[in-house]
Amino acid sequence: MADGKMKGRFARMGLAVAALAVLVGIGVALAASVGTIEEAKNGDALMVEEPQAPAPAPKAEDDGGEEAPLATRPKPEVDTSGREIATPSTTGPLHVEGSQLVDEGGNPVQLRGVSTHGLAWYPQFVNQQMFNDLHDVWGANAVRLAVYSADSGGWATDGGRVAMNNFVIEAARMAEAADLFVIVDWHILSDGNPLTYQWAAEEFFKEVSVVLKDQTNVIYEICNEPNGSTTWDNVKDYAEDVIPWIRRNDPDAVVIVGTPTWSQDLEAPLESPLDIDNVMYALHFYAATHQDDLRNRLRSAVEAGLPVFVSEFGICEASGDGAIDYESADAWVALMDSLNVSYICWNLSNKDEAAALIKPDVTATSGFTLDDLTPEGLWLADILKGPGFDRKELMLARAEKKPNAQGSAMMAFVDGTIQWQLNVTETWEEDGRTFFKYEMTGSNYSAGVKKWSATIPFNRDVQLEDSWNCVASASGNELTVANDEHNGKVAAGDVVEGVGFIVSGPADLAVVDL
Ligand code: IDC
Repeated sequence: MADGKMKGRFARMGLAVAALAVLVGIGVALAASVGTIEEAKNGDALMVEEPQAPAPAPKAEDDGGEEAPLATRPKPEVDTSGREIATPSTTGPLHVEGSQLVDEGGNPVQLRGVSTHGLAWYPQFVNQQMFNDLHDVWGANAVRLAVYSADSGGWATDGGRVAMNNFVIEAARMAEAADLFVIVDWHILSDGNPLTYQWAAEEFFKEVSVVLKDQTNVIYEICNEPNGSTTWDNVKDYAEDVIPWIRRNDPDAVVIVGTPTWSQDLEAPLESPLDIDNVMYALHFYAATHQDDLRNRLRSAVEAGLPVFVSEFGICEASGDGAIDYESADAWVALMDSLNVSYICWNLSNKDEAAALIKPDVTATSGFTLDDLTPEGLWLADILKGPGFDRKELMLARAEKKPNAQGSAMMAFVDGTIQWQLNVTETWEEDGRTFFKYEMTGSNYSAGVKKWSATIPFNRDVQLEDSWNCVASASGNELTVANDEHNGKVAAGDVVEGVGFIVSGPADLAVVDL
């Protein structure tokens, strides 16, 4: 490698690219407004039509808003050397001490994992291989089973009750076999007040807990998100009636209780906690909607001694769709980690929405590769740092991709001296690969140089097909382009022209900004 080699650092895109980005943005917005949701259909008996009317977007109280086929893929080696992950087999039964969830010996335990979407709508992702993957590949130690109480297919409405109970029991057993904690979530939402279907909740928890009573990995969440005019007193009345149905079978089970305003009101239980052991209170957030105000409430509540469990969160808007806010998401994770608060990400499905972890066109139901994951899925994989995803590939998958369509232009800085502009001047397909012709122009705004070299990172392995007026070589995902005999010397103020190369790779091969 030429000694002048330096990492290519790609700065802001040129004006042409910015204009293109605006056009692409418009295209995306248009596509989003006309797109319909293609629900996965694999003929599972439990699957029913999902309600079309979306839930009102929950908002933070203080933001001024109104109320708002099992593909067998190779299994990676498990390597948890970097991080201690508490799992049911290592913790024994959990209980609550002060603000903390603790193991049998009283040591704090943090659960991190994923929630299913409504089990009636996306049952296909509940399978033994997927649960094993959550543990072995993703590095999760918990999975949440969302049983909608209302809506089409809801337990208390028109869902098949016996079939759902059996499915939950089967899923809890899969979780145990995968050494995962499992949260059985009575997912109230459009029914607003848990009292609406209290009779159904009692029957459900009674029937499920009597079968699961000897499993130490089960946590019960009795009301996902009380909302509308539901008061904390309503929730307390409900909890005091429902929890005993669980405790009669499983006296020590940890129970998560939802809080008013879509599980955001932690002040109420702080002021007036339930007089019941081993209870935690739910806080839910969607990072693009809920920011510092809600983070501060979490911090204050935990510091005041309230046991809080973030049993559901997303990194997009509260609608489950819209923009992702990575900065807010990372701030949430930093806070939750610092407080040792457990967190569960919504949702394990391929629904066409930002909160889904799997891309809509993916038909596999386990064994997901990074290519199968949505931006939220990639973010979560990065957070959980599971042993089954390659760190470098994950970084490249998450990096900002420069445009790669014919006519795209982008700016790059090389060596702090020569500023390069790259243009994609031609693309074509051949033998199942896509070819990209790049032309480079360098401007030396600084002191004169005798040689130059730029290493250009791509999102995927790149194959060099041709180059001119440079010495180029490809290694993995990197392409290094250096001067040839005649164009190494570039005086201050001079321009290097006529440099170019052709690379091939998959259709989405693109330069990335690391
Ligand atoms: C959303 C789903 C969406 C579905 C809707 C209604 O992502 O596909 O159409 O429910 O069933 C919650 C709820 C959770 C919501 C999620 C996003 O607990 O059920 O899921 N959300 O809106 N609280 C805040 C956000």
